[in-house]
Amino acid sequence: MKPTAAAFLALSTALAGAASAETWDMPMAYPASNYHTENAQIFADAVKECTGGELEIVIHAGGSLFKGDEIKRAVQLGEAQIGERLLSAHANENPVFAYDSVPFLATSFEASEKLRAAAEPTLAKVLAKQNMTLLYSVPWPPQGLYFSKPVATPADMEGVKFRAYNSITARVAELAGMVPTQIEAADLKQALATGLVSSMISSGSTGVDESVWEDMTNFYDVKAWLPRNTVFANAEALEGLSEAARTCVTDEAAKAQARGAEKAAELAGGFVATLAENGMDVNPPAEPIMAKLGEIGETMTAEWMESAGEDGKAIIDAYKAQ
Ligand code: PCA
Repeated sequence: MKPTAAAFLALSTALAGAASAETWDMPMAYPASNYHTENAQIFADAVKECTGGELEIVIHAGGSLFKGDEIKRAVQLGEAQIGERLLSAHANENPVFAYDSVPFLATSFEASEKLRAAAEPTLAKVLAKQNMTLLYSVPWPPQGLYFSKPVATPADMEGVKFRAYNSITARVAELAGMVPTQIEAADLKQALATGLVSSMISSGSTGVDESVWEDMTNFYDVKAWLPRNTVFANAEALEGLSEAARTCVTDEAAKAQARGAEKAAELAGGFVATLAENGMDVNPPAEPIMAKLGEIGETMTAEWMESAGEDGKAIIDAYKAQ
């Protein structure tokens, strides 16, 4: 078999094409069926299409490539080129990362979007210093309290073992007299099943993802805040793309941000209804609980403002000015 010159040419063109095509790994912490992950898959498909195949983003859901708490560092070091993370879980490193989890600061989807816009320049700056480029973020539905018993007064919360997802939720628990342990959503079911924890603050979305009605009985729709999952790229990886491909990524990121927020708002009520359909008691929080949480919120807002300094002030000022 003697290959013809034309065949050689076709082969080398194909190889050149393949060489310029790039694959990015995108670790994510939440399940493939979660709307954040589905939204990112739409983003990845759109990027592939818009770059004419120059860039393929491969999603690794559920902490399968890097666990939730490893994702940020992996992207910073270039071990993954892009990733999604609940950035507020890194508030110990920089309080700015928890701008979205200040209790009762922004409690609706509309307010959450305003807060996101207000925080964007500061968050982008903080990420850029760590070699990462902010691409987009999407809210979780409002956060409510889950328990494995009815909770009517602050005394009912005392000593309860609480699953935290960041230092803010741990602090809420601590101020309410509960005992927090930080646990990734991917490990939540096991922690509940083994009795390591029996309560948490989270959205209906995570409650449904993890079918928490198997271990908890009560959901109180506190609407304490709407935390966000944030998608960011390794700065060098992004700069290494052609200008056209980079534009595709940023354009599609903006679309993903708007689409994700819409989806979250559309799904929020259904998640809570699903909790009830599966036997959970879904109620507004009792007045004494809300009063206690209000107090806790004030303490924590002051603490956050103090620790976040100038950057925190810039975010709050921009938010209030809208
Ligand atoms: N779900 C995520 C973060 C906030 C939320 O609603 C979790 O519980 O891990």
